Amino acid sequence: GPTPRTHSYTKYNSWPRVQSWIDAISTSNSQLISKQSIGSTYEGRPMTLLKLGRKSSTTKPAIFLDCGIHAREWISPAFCQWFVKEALSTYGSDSQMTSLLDQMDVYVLPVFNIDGYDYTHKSNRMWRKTRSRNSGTSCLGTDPNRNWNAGWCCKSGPSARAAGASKNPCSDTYCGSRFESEIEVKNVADFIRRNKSNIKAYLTIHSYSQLVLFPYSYTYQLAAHHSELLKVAQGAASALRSLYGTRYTSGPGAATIYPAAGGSDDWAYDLGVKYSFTFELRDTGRYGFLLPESQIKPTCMETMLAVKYIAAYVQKN
Ligand code: ING
Ligand code: ZN
Repeated sequence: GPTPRTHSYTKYNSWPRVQSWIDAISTSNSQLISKQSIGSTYEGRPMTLLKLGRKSSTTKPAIFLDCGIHAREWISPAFCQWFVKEALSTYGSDSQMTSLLDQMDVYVLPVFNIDGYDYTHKSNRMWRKTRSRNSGTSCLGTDPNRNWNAGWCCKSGPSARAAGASKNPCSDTYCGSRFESEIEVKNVADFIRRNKSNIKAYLTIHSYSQLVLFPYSYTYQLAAHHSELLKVAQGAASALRSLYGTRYTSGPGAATIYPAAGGSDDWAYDLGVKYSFTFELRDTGRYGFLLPESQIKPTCMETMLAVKYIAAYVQKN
């Protein structure tokens, strides 16, 4: 069906509205979009993955895009919704989008950490983690970007503190009781493992800081494909900048933002997904996570150029 009347691409939509939108948009153009469940969240909400791409009898190479790993980074789910809308509305008129969706599939997970996202709308706007219980404490949640099997909670040096990850369940960067302890992380990791021979790129959208990051974050060592990834990240950043002059910095996570073990892009890269990038969208701190709704449209429009740049690169490589 059509987009629900309660839905706006230039507002921050609550989870119930995003869910209605997912159901409606996935039946809008069956030649170009389908949905599948990849499991449920801790609190039992369905995790629905959208698949964009012209129907094909053979398996196509694919790009995996997720938004909303962190609950309070509201611009991120807004971007995934924008991306889906733009993909559907420009297929057939924009030559790059048409060729992309003819040749590849794009899997979009509009909200990764649904329980946390819902909680930021109802109770605590600055919540970051999942909402799972931890034994021995009343502190809830694990950082879903510290919970992947990529140098998971590794200690660096003599301190008990892991590299940019915490063993304390009350911390905002708690790595969890084990890797993939979070059902949301397990569901996505299982999907990517099942489809790893087709998945050529992994893109994950966060905010804020205006960065295009790539592996590694769990170590200062350079990735085997460092120079190619740097070139692609810089190309994406200049495509983004061409629209409104917004400046992004590119580089490996550890050296560019901070060392952080257990992140999703490092995990995807070590699994064999070479083109693995983390975006940190607007701004650089004036509004931070509380980016005004007036910036949704310009942020999404410029980010589209960066994502399309990477997609085009992956398509030809
Ligand atoms: N930043 C990311 C975070 O999880 C990051 C930075 C990227 C860490 C890649 C690890 C791997 O802390 C935000 N804003 O969440
Ligand atoms: Zn984040």
